[in-house]
Amino acid sequence: MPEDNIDHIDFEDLDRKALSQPLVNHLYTADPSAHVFDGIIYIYPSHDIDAGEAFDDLGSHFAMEDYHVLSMDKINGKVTDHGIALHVNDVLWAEKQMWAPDANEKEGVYYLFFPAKDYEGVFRIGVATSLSPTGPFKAQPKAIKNSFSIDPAVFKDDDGSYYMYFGGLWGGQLQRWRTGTFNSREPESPTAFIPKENEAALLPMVAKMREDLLEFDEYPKEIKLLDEHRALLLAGDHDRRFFEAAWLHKHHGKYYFSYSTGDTHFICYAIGESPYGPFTYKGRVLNPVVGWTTHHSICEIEGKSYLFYHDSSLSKGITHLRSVKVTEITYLDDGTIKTISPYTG
Ligand code: FUB
Repeated sequence: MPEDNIDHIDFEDLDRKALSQPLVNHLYTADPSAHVFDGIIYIYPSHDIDAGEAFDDLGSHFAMEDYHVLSMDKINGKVTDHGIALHVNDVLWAEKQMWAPDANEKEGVYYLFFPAKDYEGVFRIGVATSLSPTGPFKAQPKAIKNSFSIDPAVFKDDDGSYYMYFGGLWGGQLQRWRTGTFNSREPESPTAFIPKENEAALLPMVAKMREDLLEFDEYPKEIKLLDEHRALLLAGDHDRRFFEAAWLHKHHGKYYFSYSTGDTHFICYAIGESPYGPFTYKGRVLNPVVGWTTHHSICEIEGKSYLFYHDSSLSKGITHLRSVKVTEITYLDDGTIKTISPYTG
């Protein structure tokens, strides 16, 4: 919820009811992408700062400049902040807004995937590499060819193929790419170029990664998100349609695509038989948290599944100053996920 709607919240009471507490409180972190490498849990979050930008619906107040990597030996263990892993000043092509990243590993090399605005104000996705999961990472001189929009999430399938999922509406600019090239026409309104309410919603994107994980192996494709009648979700279906924060994980051989619904603040998921989809909508993973955005990852750790997510409780509701948290996920026998309410504890 925007900052002008938080006056009624009793934050002490909210903290008492919260399912979990921030993993760190010496800095603000968001958009947590969690992975286990060599038995250690690594979290790749955004690093939120107050850069003094005013709140707007294009997300200009999310003016982040760098990334830190967090790690812990086990859930509820001590969390280590490994310091600056990559700074925007060290990325030749990027000017600002280091938004939600992800990471992955291949043959001893660690890859940090991140979106940022280039010097023309267009969001692109870049890659940086390191021989350590905690960095420092060295960025490639150019963004990934044919990359656009935000929120990369890179999934490794059982056959060793890697796929990047990405996209985000409004400030994430996905709606400006409907014709395949960037539409820079005015107005610079977050909802310009969004389909009408009774039209099919904009779809998230997927691209298989090249063997070296530095480029796409194919032009990005749309991922179909279907309702229970196998029809595409509509743009007016704000409670279920994709907005941002793509994540892909596998459970019992099925592919689970999860995402944020943005202006209705849910983390939802859909299930499919292939990394390319189609995915059929199944329900909600997480009910709304304090703060406008909601963004997550799902990671299996020692046989249990965990949801890494964020909220703005530590900053008392400041939407661009968020904190990452973790809680366990429960699957029901039919493979659906039990919806989590973040403040019922
Ligand atoms: O952190 C900046 C943006 O906010 C992310 O890229 C979105 O997913 C939302 O969490």
